[in-house]
Amino acid sequence: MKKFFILCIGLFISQAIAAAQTEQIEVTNAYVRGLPPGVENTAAYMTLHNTGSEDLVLTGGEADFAESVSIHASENNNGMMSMVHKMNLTIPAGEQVVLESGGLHLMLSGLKGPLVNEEVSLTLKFQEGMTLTLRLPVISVLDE
Ligand SMILES: [Cu+2]
Repeated sequence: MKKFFILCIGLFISQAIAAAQTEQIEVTNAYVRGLPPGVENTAAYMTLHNTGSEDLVLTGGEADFAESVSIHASENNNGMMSMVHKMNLTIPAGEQVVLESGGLHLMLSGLKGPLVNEEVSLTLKFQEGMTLTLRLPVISVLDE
């Protein structure tokens, strides 16, 4: 399996930003699927490891390159794939939740431009009021 480095953007404290960056979630194998220009939606995949002793609830995210970031689950109903929007996703204390192609993913809708071989910032939001900003590589669908 390919391994990717994630650069967590450091904690930039600003009085204007109330949300605290969480260090309780460790992110690995994270990337955004790069699709041909003109495609308006794509997805982000990653493994979320809750290293803390309390559950955390992911409620979605934010990215300046997309209109919305939402949690989706792919479902296979008798061979028909469909996606279901989830309002939240619990990352149980001490456990890992895998977001992967064909399963859970972060749906990035309304892309504002093509994402080709670059790095993008994505902020995860948790119900507990915490956020986690990540730098994710864009991996072309052809290289997956
Ligand atoms: Cu989706």
